Amino acid sequence: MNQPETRTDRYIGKRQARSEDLRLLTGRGVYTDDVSLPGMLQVAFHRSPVARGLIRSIDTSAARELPGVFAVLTAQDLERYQPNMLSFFLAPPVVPVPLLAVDRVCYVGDPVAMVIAQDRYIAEDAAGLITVEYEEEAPVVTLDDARQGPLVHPGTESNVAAATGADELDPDLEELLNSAPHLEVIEMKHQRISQSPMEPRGVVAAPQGSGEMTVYLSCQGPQLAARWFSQAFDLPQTTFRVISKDVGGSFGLKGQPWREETAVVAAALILGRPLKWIEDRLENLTSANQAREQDMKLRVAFDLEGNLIASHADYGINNGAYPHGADSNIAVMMFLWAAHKLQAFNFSAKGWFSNTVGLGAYRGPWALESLAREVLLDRAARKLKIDPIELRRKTLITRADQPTMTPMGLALEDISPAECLEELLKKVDVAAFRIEQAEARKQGRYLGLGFATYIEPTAGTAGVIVLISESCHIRIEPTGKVSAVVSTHSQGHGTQTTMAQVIAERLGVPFEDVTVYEDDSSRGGYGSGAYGSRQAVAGGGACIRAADLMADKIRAIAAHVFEARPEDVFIRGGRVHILGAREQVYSLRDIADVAYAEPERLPEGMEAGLETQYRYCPPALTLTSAAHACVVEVDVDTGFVRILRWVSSEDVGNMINPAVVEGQVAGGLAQAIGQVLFEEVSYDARGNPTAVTYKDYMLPTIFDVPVFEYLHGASAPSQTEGGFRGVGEGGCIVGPPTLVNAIADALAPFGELKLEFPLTPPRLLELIEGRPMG
Ligand code: SMO
Repeated sequence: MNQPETRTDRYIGKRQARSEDLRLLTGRGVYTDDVSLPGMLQVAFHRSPVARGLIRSIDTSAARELPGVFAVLTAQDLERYQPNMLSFFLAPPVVPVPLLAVDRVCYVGDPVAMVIAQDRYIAEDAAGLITVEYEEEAPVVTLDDARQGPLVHPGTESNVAAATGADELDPDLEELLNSAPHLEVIEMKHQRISQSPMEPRGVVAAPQGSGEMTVYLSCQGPQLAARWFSQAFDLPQTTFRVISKDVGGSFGLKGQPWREETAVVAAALILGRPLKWIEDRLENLTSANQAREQDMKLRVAFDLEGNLIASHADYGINNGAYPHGADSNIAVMMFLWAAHKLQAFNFSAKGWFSNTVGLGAYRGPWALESLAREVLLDRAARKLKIDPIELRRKTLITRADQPTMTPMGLALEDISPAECLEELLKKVDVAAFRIEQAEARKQGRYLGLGFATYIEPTAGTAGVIVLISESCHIRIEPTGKVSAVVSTHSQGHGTQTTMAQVIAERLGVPFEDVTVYEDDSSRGGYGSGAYGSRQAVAGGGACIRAADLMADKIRAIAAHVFEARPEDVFIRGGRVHILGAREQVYSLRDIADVAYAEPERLPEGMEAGLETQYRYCPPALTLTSAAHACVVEVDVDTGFVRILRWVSSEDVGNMINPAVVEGQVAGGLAQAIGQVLFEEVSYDARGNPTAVTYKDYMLPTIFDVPVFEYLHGASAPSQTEGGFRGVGEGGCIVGPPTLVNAIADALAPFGELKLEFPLTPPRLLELIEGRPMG
């Protein structure tokens, strides 16, 4: 008898072509705007042109009279269905968040009224006919305004939205900082940016008559959105069936429904008609919650050999008027020095309210910590005349140093930024570059090489109740087909493919035979969806265990029914093989027939049917590590930055699909390039947004993004089921410091960069022209 090949279906680790691509690339995706229902009406919002002021009166009569207008609603009309808005953490927000402005507007774009009409044209026209009288007040726009200005939300004690860390300086820490042989201090300001998903926000709310509501929603996870609506309206979760078929990006923005989406649901409940609202780009750039806008003063004490002694960070974040979660960003502080050897660290962090759009999450919401740390390390290296790589070798915690506990109380077991850096250096010849750089400078060309490392907390639950365990429910249908309902959700990044790869391999069936559903909350399977770089780890773990349970069940049934030993039963190629003198082969349908229709033939005590479910909760933190390098040339006549090379070296554990992993790294890096060089949501002194189209809000294009090189040589399996690590946000975290360090290296002959972002040509020219070469 031949030794059986027990598993021929290898998919984990394979560059499997994405099963959703044909559909998406041929225009057959189903986004929220593709949903059209009988009797559906369209919504447009009338928004405040004033950043801060009292509403004296609202006149909607002209709008109501426009033919085709069905209703015009203001805050008063929605009172009956005023839900309890929930923050990102599914907790009550720090200040009440109204669906429509009640008697005060808090930012330009604040929704004041909603028009419901037979089409969007009429709705927009009618919204323009609404007149509102405001008593305008001086707005609180910047972080400085917030610290000194009047209250954004009268009735609160101050503009502080959230605070962590210690207000008072710790004398022992101050002593360490002040007596150190070298103290490096940087102040930096990260601009506000827009998440800019290709598909803006959108919702279709369809009441079902029976008191239920189907909500088509562009979101990060239909399960989580259903939970959010359920808690907000205090109705059972099954009341809300959230369907989210295809999503054109989110990056944190659509992590939870917000004012407009919820107002549409409330209005549909009141009117009993299906309503659609699709955010246009102007609304997206002015009224969708935004990201970053942080400032930081970071002080770090070194000895003369470049060892770290102590550090203090003072950090502020502009939360806007109605943030998704009032944020002082504790994660920034948790991860600032999590991978480094130092004795003492403390911080003070405050989030502030202002009369700007609220802050939301953005890919790597704590990313400022890596930017500040890595830029400061390079600056200190230049001053201490230590090679920046040597400085990192000295200060990073290596695999050999672990397990260890950081000063912030973080237990580390298997981070590897130092090992990723060594891997990177095999591909980046620093000595050769320095020669090339010196040669180029002689010709007036300014090349620079930058490095950065980071660790990223992925897949955590870590007490954040919004990030729950994820589930996978596999059914061998009575037809014999394999379907899986998974609580992951694709934003365009291929989880339908990667989860199917995991299930197909573990179950022993062809990839093509597995259909993955993650688009409809009514299919069941609570979970959080696309959050916190967690889906491969949490969702992948659930798929492994559910598939293993299914394989066990099939083997047990086959062995019992066909009178074989369980160890002689194998599933491969989607068929059940029973080894013996004469190999028998059965289909999954044969097993399903018995399991569903003849349960009396099943092993004693086994439940009828062929369904398994596993709910997997990954460890509190699964850390991903990486080191990146990039080479730039700065044109000193124009201030224009050209990226010549970019190499990433990431420890992402076991990869499910290297092509998807690389896509994630590339996407994050493209956004990093945008943050450093181009993007800025700006406001004038009266709180008017001044970048309201993609002519003024500049996204990177294909011409600004190089072809990246990817290394995974330092990867080690994580402690999770499957050994996966998350990779969704990393590029956005490590990309900015890598690029900034390369630019700083290129322009070092002119002095130190002023750390105000984006680093536009005029800003770079200020440095280049301000200080002649010396
Ligand atoms: S920025 Mo995200 O939704 O973890």
